[in-house]
Amino acid sequence: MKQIPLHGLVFMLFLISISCSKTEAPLPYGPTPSENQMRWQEMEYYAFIHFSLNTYTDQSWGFGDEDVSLFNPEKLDTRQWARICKEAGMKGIIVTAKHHCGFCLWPTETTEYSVKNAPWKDGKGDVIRELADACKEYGLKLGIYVSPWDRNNPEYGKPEYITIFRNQIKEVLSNYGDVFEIWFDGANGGTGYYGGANENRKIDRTTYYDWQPTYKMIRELQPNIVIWNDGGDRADLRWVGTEGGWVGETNWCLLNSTDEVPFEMLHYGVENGNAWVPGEVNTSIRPEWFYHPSEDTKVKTLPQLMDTYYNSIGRNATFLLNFPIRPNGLIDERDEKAALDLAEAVKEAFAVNLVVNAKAEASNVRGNSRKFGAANAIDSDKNTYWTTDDEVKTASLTIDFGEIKSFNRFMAQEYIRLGQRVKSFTIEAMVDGEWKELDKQTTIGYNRILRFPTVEATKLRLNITDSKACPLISNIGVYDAPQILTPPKVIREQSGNVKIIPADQESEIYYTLDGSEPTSGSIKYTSPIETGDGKVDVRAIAYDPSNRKSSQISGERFDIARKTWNILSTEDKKVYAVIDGDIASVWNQPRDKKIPVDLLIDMGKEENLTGFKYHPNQSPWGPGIITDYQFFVSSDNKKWKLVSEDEFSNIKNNPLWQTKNFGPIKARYFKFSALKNTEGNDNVGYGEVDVITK
Ligand code: FUL
Repeated sequence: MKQIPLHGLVFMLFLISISCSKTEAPLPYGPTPSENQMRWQEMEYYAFIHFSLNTYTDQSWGFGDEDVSLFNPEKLDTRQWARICKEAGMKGIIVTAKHHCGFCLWPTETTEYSVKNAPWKDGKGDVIRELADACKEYGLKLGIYVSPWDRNNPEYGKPEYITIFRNQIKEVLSNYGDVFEIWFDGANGGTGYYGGANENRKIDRTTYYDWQPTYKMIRELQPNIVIWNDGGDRADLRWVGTEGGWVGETNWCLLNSTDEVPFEMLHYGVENGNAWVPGEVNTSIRPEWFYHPSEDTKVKTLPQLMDTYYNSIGRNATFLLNFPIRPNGLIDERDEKAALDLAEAVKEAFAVNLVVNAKAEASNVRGNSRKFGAANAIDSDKNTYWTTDDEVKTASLTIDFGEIKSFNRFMAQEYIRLGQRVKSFTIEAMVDGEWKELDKQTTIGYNRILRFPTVEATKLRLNITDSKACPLISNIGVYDAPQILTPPKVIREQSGNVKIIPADQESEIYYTLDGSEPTSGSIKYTSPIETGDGKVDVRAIAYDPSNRKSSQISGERFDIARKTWNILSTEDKKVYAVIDGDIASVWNQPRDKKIPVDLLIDMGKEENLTGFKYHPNQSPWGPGIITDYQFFVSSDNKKWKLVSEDEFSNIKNNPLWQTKNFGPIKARYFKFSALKNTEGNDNVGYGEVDVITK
């Protein structure tokens, strides 16, 4: 090897050092995050706690006249909340210190409607104090929800209330240590108790709360706080326009600070907005925010929660996941399990970053300086980044793994301290010596994660195809996430065909039709299975061949096929949703029908019936769940015989399959008559209806 003379080496080092020192970092572009917003963004994932008098009344919104003596959580344990949140990987907890009903979880001086007048701890309790202590113990940050709307307070709607409201904020921000976020919900004005007035009070949400002095007071009391407000003046964070657990794929951290933005822009942000207002995805681990026993069976599944993870943290937002506290003061163990399963799945998905031992090369490096070189994008250091010369708006970064790697997730982060810049990008993989496009997307922001079917490739290329100014990429991750093996869904369509639907498209499905245990040696599912007209007992598993792991078994024992069935009680073709095999597709009787109301079915031929099954509509709003019924059968659709009359006990709390048996009887027609529902009105709905035959 040729030796470089010492003076040459010194000269080279000198050149490198001047090229480093001469190359300046890019100037900020457009609005940039404050330190508080940056600290908040890096928290990524934190909890919401909904707990109030609603917990005891099965309501979503209390009216404001609920009795304080209902509040008596005999096992309240905020350390249990904190432990679960910590184990779930969350960084903080935001609690409903006051919800719309006006009940305060701390002994406030501003109203009598608080814990100080509740039987819990003889009025000496303070939920916020206990939570603040538990957060401290578990290294979590505390956040506070104080509802601006107060359906209890007699002064609500008058100027006097604003002073009361400010004093409440002052109390919670002065007495419990550092608060990382304050949450002002937008629900505003309307009917309420209002100290006994029982009336409708409307307020002008743009002026009534006079937010600016309140914001000033908040920032003085808590200099490190971020303010979330979807009801009034623009604050530090924005609602993403839905509680469904997602933000737009295109997600700018910008909005216009003064102009009203069209509602749907909350999903996407405003590309050229003049203020940094990043999005927070808030959603509950169950359909509703407060605890309702009827939702014990509706805790979100791992695939649902995982989707929310990708659709929030994976789309440049934070993820605020709610736990409804049970009346006893604890998080339900089903909710705990769901949150911990999610944490485990996230850990597994992102366990190994394949870029760690790879090499990175860029089409352009700012001033050819190592300080801004491609390697900064794969060093897992959030403070370093790859960037280009100022005029460059399209650039690519190639990661060479040096060998074939399997992967199905891509993560990128912009160095947002200098502004969010990337407008569009693609990713490609080098498969069998050729570049193959894996995805084409718009914004990146603080964090973007893409999911795609597993590829085997030697290189990955990120192409920035448009950017507001030179792009700054601080981190890239490439992962091979294991499949989430939830048991597949098994349904038998009206035709009699059985469909098996995996939660993860990449998993294989194996099944049996005789009730025996399926394994990866059983029949592989490829398309709907013809199973004839008779009974069939289907068992299935999802299987990941790369890890040789199977899901738990799912199974259904189906009675006769419903191919020849006709529904005679309505002309509405949508009614066939009740016999399509899918409980998620539902049908409700027309609104003008009054109870009792019938579902009349012609089975097309005589069957020997021994019972029937009903699955209610599970939607949260007006499902029309039948509680009391009669079941009639007939051979000619003229003469009817009542074979079963009863109630579905506990169907409200447990809206699942209900089975009723009766002595064998031959019939071709049946009539399922709804006599009463859980809502006390005439609404009647169905998820599925089926029969049991001998
Ligand atoms: C909503 C409120 O009205 C709900 O009750 C809940 O607190 C949720 C987080 O915000 O808009």
